Amino acid sequence: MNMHPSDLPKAPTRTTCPYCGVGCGVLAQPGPAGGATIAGDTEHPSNFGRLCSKGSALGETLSLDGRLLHPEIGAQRVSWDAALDATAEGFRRTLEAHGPEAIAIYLSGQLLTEDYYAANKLFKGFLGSANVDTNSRLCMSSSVAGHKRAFGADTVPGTYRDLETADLLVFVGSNAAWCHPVLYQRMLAAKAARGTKIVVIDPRGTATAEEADLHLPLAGGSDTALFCGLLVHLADEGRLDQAYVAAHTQGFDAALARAREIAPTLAATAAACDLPPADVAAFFELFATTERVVTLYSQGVNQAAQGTDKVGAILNCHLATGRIGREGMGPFSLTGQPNAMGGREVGGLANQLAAHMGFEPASIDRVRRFWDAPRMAEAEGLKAVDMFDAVARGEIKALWVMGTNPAVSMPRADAVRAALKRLDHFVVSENVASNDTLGAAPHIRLPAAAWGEKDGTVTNSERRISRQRPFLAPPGQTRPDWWAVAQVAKRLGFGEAFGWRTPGEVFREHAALSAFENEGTRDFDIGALAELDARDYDQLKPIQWPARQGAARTETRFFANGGFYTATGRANFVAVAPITPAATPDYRFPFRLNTGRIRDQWHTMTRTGKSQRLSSHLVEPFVEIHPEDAASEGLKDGGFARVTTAHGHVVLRVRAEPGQRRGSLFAPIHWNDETASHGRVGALVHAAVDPFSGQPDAKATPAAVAPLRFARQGFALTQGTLGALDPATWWAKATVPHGIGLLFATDHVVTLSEIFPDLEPGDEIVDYVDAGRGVARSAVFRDGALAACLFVAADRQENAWTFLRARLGEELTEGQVRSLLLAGRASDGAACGPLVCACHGVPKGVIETAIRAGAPDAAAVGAATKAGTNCGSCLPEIRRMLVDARALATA
Ligand SMILES: Nc1nc2c(c(=O)[nH]1)N[C@H]1C(S)=C(S)[C@@H](COP(=O)(O)OP(=O)(O)OC[C@H]3O[C@@H](n4cnc5c(=O)[nH]c(N)nc54)[C@H](O)[C@@H]3O)O[C@H]1N2
Ligand SMILES: Nc1nc2c(c(=O)[nH]1)N[C@H]1C(S)=C(S)[C@@H](COP(=O)(O)OP(=O)(O)OC[C@H]3O[C@@H](n4cnc5c(=O)[nH]c(N)nc54)[C@H](O)[C@@H]3O)O[C@H]1N2
Ligand code: SF4
Ligand SMILES: [Mo]
Repeated sequence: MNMHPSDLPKAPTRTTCPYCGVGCGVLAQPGPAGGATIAGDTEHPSNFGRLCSKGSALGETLSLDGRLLHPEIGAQRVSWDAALDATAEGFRRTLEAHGPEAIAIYLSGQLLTEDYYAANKLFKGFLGSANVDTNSRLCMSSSVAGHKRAFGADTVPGTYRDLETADLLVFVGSNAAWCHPVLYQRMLAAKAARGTKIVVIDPRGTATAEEADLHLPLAGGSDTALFCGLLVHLADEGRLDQAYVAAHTQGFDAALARAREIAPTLAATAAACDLPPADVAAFFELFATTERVVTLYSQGVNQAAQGTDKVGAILNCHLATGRIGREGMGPFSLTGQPNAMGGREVGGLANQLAAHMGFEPASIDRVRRFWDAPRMAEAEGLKAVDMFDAVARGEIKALWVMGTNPAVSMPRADAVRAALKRLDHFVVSENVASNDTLGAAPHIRLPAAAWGEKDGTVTNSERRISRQRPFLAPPGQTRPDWWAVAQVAKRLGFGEAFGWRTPGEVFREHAALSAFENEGTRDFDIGALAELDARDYDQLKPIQWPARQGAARTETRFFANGGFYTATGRANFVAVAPITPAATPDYRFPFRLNTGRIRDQWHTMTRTGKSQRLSSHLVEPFVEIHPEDAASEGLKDGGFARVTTAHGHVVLRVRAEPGQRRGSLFAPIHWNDETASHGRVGALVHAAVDPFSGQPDAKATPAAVAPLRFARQGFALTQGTLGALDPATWWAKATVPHGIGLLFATDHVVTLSEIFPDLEPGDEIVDYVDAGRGVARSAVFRDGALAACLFVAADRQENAWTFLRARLGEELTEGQVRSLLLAGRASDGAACGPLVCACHGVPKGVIETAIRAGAPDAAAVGAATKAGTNCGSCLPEIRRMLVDARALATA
């Protein structure tokens, strides 16, 4: 924990990527001048050496600028002692005056298992409050609820190997090409080797859908009907595994009867999903006739007002065919965050207790005895949406936020941010010094150790526990989150129960609890790890659970032979709720706003936003809309739209996309007040929640769009700082090589001195102004090298941006400067367009040139340009360009 720079390891450190739930192994070698060299770990069973664009760029995200390095009370830097005393005192005061309902902690799937365990133990066992929830509520909770309802436990039955040995992969509401890229590449490799068929069920044409044999662009929200139709088809075609259903399940007849009500025929199913009947028939036939099927699902399933039923409808089809827990088959919930699974294991959700136990009296008593807990929470606490509503009403008065940015990521984010300001006692544990949640003025800021510094474990989508190991000294006063929790506990009088000295000690306790009075009654059992000594913990190799003490580890799948965790040991088929007719649409909000992710940014951009490579692919917040909808709403591709819902509005760049469904909008979730002026999409999202899981529906907020025009647009690039712009200006910031970039649109005049406050007298400024056309371009040279530039015109200047974003600090030739300033274009025309390959910095223009020169496939494009040859995340886009070029050639 207190690593000194001279103790830095000489050999690369084996650790785990801090982004998605694939859980790739990383080799990190700290550099002499800070940062680190990053490579994929060839020995890690998640990735066998591969990394995606985000993982590859980790070394670019480790700088200390923007880090929170010292504890603060108010805006004053204080000692840890003072900050911890004040944190503890605030919770003590609130508890005494208002009881355990008035306190809460809001956690994150990006915490390590050890952090999560400590926080959960303190609140649920020692402060008597189950108001412990996590951003996993917004992420995995419908899968958790769906698993528990069907299996009696939150179990992911399969393994990654199944994805490679399946003959049919069905992706439901998952854009794995962008969100689980390394796993997706593994599946594509298997497809190439064995001809695996891929079906993608997503209202949008995504990068994942581009590789599919069949894409079903169903109406948003209609997945339950689709899988009910499938169950009916399987029954009618005699495709059920009667023996499995009879031996290991219950409730089949009721579930089928309900499915028949919802989707009696193929035609009815197709109508409910607004899909061509022939495509639905093709999917049903593939599923019915392929034994080895894996159905992978993610946020298009979970983040829905009927998310738990969507999960149930999918699980029904696998249970009915007995395709579960066997090689190459099963339902597979793709987890989002690096430790989404670990959070579920410790009980980080308000409706779980710990170690996959709930709030049944026997479990409460068992955990009480294990913890020797003085004040156990006796009932479930408030789930995220309810928790922040209780904050808004003033009922929760003391809140600790750790490792998440709810002022951006919660639905109705503006209301959440306003609610945070009402708290009497508001503590935030963070890596960064500034984000939208910190903008709500917490009373106490605690500086947390970040990836590369922190030490512990995470669990990936296939239940595999891997170590995150430190390879950098914790900077400033940063400390691990579990330590801060333990210190607060000590100040509240619980020093003995929180006396851990290392994360390994926390882990052992967690492992022991999983095995405590378990005897096979609970799926989550890692008792075999309860006695690891410090060295074993340090050297722990990636290991899948279950890992029961004394049991031979032969099978890591669940349920091939039943053995469910329900009272009867049988799986429950679920009769999903009847589908109620949609409420009368609100004429003010005719569109459905779907939100999600882009390839190269991670959530609220606090880390990926620091990488120039990752900030090159999609640079601005945008909204995608079908071209015909764009035309009818008066929107222009490349123009601007104001998107409004009942909860807020944003202004986004318009991308007219034929892959969008009519009536649907898609906007990415990443931009926030730190990175854009009007791009906080979370402010628009309604808080409609699933009745079982409490997970909000982030994919279907009623919305309106309207065109917005600005007199001028442009960009600025600088090695120095950016000045403040008129508040009505639309802007987005992006990290570029050696500096920062700003794209903007405005009705005001933007001057050089306003945007670059640190110009120096000796700077050489080269200008071009064409007042008639509203064009003004300036380049600032310092000691002969480009120090800043400002380009303003009536519309966007993508070519000049792509060229110049990579030229700060360089000397430009006379010819380049002339061409850029006069014509607004780089003289090298190929440099144009957005960067497609982030790893090798290859812009669209270069790839198009290679295709025009005859490159027949992605491999040839790679050979000619290097594009797509590192992580492969951009291969879908390159293949699409090839298809488009072919379509043009034959047209
Ligand atoms: N690059 C990148 N990768 C990430 C993340 C990131 O921020 N950036 N975050 C990680 C996290 S925490 C998570 S949870 C995962 C999320 O990974 P995904 O779930 O794959 O990502 P999303 O983009 O949220 O949504 C997936 C798809 O659901 C579709 N969808 C919307 N409504 C419906 C519907 O009604 N039915 C169906 N079938 N589909 C629908 C959307 O169009 C979208 O394409 O990604 C992880 N990986
Ligand atoms: N509209 C809409 N909203 C969504 C979603 C959507 O699809 N649509 N997806 C939802 C989903 S699935 C998710 S997972 C959430 C993600 O939403 P958030 O969790 O709010 O997003 P992050 O940007 O990952 O926030 C993590 C924060 O924790 C900090 N941090 C990172 N590591 C540590 C650590 O070890 N310790 C501490 N103390 N701090 C740390 C980072 O600096 C950052 O500020 O968004 C949800 N919100
Ligand atoms: S797929 Fe990419 S983001 Fe996910 S764990 Fe692997 S390297 Fe990290
Ligand atoms: Mo997530």
